[in-house]
Amino acid sequence: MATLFIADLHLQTEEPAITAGFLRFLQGEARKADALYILGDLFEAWIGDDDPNPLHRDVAAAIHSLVKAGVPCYFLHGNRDFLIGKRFARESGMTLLPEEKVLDLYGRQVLIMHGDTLCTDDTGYLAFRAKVHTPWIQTLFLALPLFIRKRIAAKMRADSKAANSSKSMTIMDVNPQAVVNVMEKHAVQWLIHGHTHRPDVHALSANGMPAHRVVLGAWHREGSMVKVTPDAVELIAFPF
Ligand SMILES: [Mn+2]
Repeated sequence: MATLFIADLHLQTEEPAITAGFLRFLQGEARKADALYILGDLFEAWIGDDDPNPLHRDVAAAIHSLVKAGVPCYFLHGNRDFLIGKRFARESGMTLLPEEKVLDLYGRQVLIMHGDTLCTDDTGYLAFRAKVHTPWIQTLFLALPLFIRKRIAAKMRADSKAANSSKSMTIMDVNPQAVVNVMEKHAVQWLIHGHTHRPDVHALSANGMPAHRVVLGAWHREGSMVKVTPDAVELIAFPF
């Protein structure tokens, strides 16, 4: 019995080795799992479910085949692929989750989220996030022709890269008080998230008790997953 968590694969046509590693993971380790949770930034960018990019079709088919083999797959949005919608969810067989979700894993209450909302010191990013999460702005964007959406997304990525290069490492990490606040809001002692690309297991105190924050690694040169079993919560790095 094991439930698996992954995040920050940043799949893109330009990185075929990571895609191949993910497809192998879906064929192998994931097949034995009770469920697979993808905690955001599965894709490097997403400009709409109607994007005909063949990579999206391949990934949808591979996830769907896992789901058809009896392993349910859940997805919550990252800051890169927050526009993944119902159509892609249907195509891939994934169930879309809200941005914060508490799971009962073999009796252990675990909060899952992408992690970007924990970086509250990055006020520039949070203002940007509020804008792009506004429903009418999303509706307007998705109604634009694909080539215009591509141009806007490329411009936004370049702007974000430029802004991030001048931000300190501390600003781009989670805020410790934001972590405690969200764990107390949901009354949990376990939190699993990604986004910061700083894989680690942190001990802290929340709700007046010992608590744990498990951070998934990004898939660059190796894969990263969290495996939750009835006995343990493990952060595992593995070759593609
Ligand atoms: Mn992210």
